[in-house]
Amino acid sequence: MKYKILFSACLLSVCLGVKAQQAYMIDQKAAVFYPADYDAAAHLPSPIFLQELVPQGQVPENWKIRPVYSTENGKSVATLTVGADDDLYGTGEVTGELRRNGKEVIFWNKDNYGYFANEGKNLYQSHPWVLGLRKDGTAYGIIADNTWKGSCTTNQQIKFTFESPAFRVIVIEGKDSKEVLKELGKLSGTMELPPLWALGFQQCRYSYFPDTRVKEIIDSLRIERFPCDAVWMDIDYMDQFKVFTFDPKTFPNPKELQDYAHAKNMKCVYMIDPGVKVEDGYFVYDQGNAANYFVKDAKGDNFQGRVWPGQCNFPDYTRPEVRTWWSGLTRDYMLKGVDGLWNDMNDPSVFEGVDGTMSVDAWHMGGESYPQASHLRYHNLYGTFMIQASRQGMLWAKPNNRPFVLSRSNFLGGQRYGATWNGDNMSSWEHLLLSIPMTLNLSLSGQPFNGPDMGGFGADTDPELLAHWYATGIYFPFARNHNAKGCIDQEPWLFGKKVEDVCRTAVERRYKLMPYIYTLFHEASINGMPIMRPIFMADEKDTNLRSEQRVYMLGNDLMIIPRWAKNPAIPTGDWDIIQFEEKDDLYQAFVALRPGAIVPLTEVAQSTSELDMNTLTLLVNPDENGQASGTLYQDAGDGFEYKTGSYAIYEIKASTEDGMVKVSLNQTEGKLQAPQKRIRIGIVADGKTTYSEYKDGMEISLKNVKEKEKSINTAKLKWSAIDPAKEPSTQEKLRIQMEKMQKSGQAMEW
Ligand code: MIG
Repeated sequence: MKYKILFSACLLSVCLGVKAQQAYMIDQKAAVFYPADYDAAAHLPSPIFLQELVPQGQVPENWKIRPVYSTENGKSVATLTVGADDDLYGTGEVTGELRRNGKEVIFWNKDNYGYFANEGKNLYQSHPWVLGLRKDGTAYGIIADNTWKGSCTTNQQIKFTFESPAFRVIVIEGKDSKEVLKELGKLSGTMELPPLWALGFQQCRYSYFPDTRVKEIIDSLRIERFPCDAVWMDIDYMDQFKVFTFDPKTFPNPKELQDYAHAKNMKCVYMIDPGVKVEDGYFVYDQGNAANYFVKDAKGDNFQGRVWPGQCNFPDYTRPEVRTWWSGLTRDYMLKGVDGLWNDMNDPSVFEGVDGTMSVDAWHMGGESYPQASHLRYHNLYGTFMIQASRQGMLWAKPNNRPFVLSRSNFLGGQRYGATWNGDNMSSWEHLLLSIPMTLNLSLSGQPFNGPDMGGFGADTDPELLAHWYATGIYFPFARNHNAKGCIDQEPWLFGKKVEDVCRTAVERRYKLMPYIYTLFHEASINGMPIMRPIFMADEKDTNLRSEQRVYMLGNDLMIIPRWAKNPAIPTGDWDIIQFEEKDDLYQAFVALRPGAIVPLTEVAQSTSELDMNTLTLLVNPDENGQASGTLYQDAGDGFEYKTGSYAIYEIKASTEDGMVKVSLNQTEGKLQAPQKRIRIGIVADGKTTYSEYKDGMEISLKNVKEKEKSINTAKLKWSAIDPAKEPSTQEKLRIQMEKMQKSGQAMEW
């Protein structure tokens, strides 16, 4: 540890000495460019990278993309000229199109209800990162290594502007976007493998309380046979919104509630916000105040602002000792049987604050290698530092469990600490449609584990919207139904049999796909590849796919085509739609299997802990040579033994001989001696799935199915009659909701 600090201090001084504009390679595929007046003290250490960048030689003469540095009205600017017909993506959690050409993004994390403020140009997270794709399929990535307040416009000139001293820019080059994303993962780190239960369905509401209501929801989920892994407790479980407390009246015995949930294979996730109520005698406040742990205002007093509990102070998470304190609080709290944490409001949100947050001149003390500095520099890192502390506390409490933290706010590189949801969306068709490019672009910005509130948060949902939301969004990396206060209840069984069945079928599909989904999460944790991917990644040379933002991919092998996404652009080749159910309900998305792919499925269960991962259906779509392949990753689903070899990776291979498809599983990696498998084949052809019987063992055969169609004919598919463009706009939904609240005399609470 000491050496590490010494080492980075040396590097810091080396960089401080940099005067003339300099550039060097930091890896085979990436170069860093320093402005002549680079101010290392204002930017280092970089929270984005796993370690400080080390020079690895000269940047070749023919390196294509380089920043030009300038200043504008006292702001530091870096401009990079790219190809006129390149397609741009990434830029983090954003509203708008998948293709980011001609957009502006603001890097200033913001509590942005309904994405209404600033035309949605800044939301809860910041990712100063652009991914570019050239027409020939080659790709590049650009990082502005800067945490300060800034913005980016994405035209042929990609222009980063920051209210900071001059900053360095990193450019990655790759043969395709996958290579660039892997390089981003290598430099900025990858998501730690989450516990399997976090991949299951999540049921949430603002708020389920008292505890009897929580039990009711758990019971309903089980009685209605809605597979689910966790229930979520929003702020109302607390005693007057004071963090790390439980309301003695409504949650008198959290341990007992947790035991109740666990007995039904359900986890409990609780919300913890950063704001600490200013109140003598409240232990969190007393400790923080006595130790002087809070963020200061410009005068040197504790910065104070109103959030849910009333007047609050805010922990200065830039300080290692404050993070340690917070980790300790988290540890004690976790020991009450809490399974996961939900860190909200860490943008940070301050109700009457300038722009809804702390003043830019609020002061953070830093520590270790982080210098003290203003909020202007650390604002975008507030959430990231907070969830670092949360994560550590969870590990202290339960060293044998993988921590799961869901954070609203974060920054480029923050995938190392937590997952995310996309904040306060609305129950509108617009936002259902929007959630696809938003989740995709965040996935293309280093954060694979994310997804929106299913059914929509603000405003009342409606039966059709809810059914389509489940049918469309159940394949997102993070899948949680969540709903705002003052809105009608949003549990699917309240909307009649049809909607209930559609939603259940969708959730059941997710659980069936879990062996494949878990394998994708493992891949993401190893090499940074997104779990949910834009369809252009199916064929990076096919420029017809570059703007398609309704269809998406789950991993490399599945294409998801929502029922309402008429006439989509899809890749060429003999993709085949998987038949999951006997009867088509006309809502479920079309899920197509790539030619030459094998995807492992299991039988549905009510929670991931009940899944039998050794009973497998191997869905095969043989290519023109009758061959196919796939991968399966397995481990205990929680804990860290996989890190010392207790896992298994299987290569799945199919070949065809004399009209018989033979599929075999072969363990190629890991020491885990998994129990014997029961396997069957499902041959996917022309929209039908033909199954073999189950059989014990690692090898199985089935007669091949002759195909007529050589590709998916989208004109022939049975589309839903719904036309999203004709549905009420988000603004309209907001207006209706406000009217409703006014009539009932309720305040809009968000
Ligand atoms: O100011 O905790 O985005 O998911 O339900 C609103 C209440 C605070 C915002 C979160 C939302 C959560 C709500 N929170």
